[in-house]
Amino acid sequence: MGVVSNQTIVALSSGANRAAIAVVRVSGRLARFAAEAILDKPLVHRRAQRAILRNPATGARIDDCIAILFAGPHSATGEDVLELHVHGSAAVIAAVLALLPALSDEIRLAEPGEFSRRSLYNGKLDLLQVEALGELLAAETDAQLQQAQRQLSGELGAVARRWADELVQARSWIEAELDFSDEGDVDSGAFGRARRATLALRGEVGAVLSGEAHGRRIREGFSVVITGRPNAGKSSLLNALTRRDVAIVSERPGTTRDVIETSVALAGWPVVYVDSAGIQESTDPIEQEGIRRALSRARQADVVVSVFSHDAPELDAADTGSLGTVRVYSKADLGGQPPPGALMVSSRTGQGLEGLELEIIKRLSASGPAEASLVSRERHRRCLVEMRDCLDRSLAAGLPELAAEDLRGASSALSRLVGQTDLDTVLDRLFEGFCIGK
Ligand SMILES: Nc1nc2c(ncn2[C@@H]2O[C@H](COP(=O)(O)OP(=O)(O)OP(=O)(O)O)[C@@H](O)[C@H]2O)c(=O)[nH]1
Ligand SMILES: [Mg+2]
Repeated sequence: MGVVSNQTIVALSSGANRAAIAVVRVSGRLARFAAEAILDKPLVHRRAQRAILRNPATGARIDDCIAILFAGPHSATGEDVLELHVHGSAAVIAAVLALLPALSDEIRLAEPGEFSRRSLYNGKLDLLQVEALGELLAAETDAQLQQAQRQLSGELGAVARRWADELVQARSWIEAELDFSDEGDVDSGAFGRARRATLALRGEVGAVLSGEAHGRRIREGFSVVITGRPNAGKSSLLNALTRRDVAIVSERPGTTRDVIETSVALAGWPVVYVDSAGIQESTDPIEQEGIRRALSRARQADVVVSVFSHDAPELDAADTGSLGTVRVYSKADLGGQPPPGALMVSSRTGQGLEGLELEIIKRLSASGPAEASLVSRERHRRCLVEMRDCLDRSLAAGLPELAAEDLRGASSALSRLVGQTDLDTVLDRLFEGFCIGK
């Protein structure tokens, strides 16, 4: 679905579970007509009004609701928008969603993300903000909420617009020098000025990019991988840390083969705990595959929790997470002497669990600035890396023509970032993940 149609769209914008109130939104040319057709009184722009909602064909009363009309362009989508706050019963919602499209061929149910798509085309939000909206709705922890809010504020879009201006300016300096250089009267400092501007821009792009890994971890969750020998107590630890019975525990070594992931919020940080097969020499092909997966997850870990116990020695060549490794001597309730630097933990009694969580949090906090990152998607990273590389090439270029050409490359990477190029492709992919009514 590339273009915005001029049909009027309808969707349930609140959650689908049973609730006291449900919100149905209508956006488009016929929103006002729809309001007049089904409500018993005319609506005033932006005023919440109580009204009786009826099926105009049969006169049957459907609900007593609160209705608000937002006349375009002063609405979320930029079009006329009707919001109906009805009782959240399945029957009322079904009746309203059937009633509205029946009013006209020009009214239909919305597709996922279609409201946001209209906001974007009508200049209410830019692409980066629409992405941030997706993040806000998916946010489960405070860190994710803060990051989504920062991105939703449009800060990156504003920075990108300034960068775009600066790129144009730098290019025009170079081009001026190129065009008039034979005439002898040009400001011969223009090329140098362009290079200084490029250098400053390069620094700014680098700074935003350096926050990207942190931003992406906040969006996707930090991976904390529990690793160790068979029977070390890894699955018991996963269950204890997540306070859920997610992994099978048994006294038989080699119990876990698959990779088990569980997401939790740890002091506001989104964390994905990963449990997997114990590492040992094995001839069983299924166990070998489990071990291969375990090692591969440990290599990508943000934090590795290396577990060992009195009856399962420490892995000597454990992978270290990008944010470090926490060594855990498990089954502490059975006694034993841990080597220095290891935390004593018992999944059975809960001893040491809090200390372990604190150690993990300490490493997560070291990952990046407490403040939310401006970028958090692979798409952002790719555009910014391309822009940075173009700027680097421009700075290294001996000839002004080449320097200008690379600045053009930087501009086009930037315009992809903010959605001035390839917008429809990006949107189609983005909205696959959106729910209807957004
Ligand atoms: N007393 C005591 N026993 C524990 C503790 N943690 C685990 N165990 C026992 O140790 C055995 C192995 O525990 P698991 O959690 O299955 O160990 P694992 O590391 O996941 O083992 P594999 O999946 O085979 O690699 C089980 O019999 C557990 O009951 C603990 O804190 N205290
Ligand atoms: Mg296990």
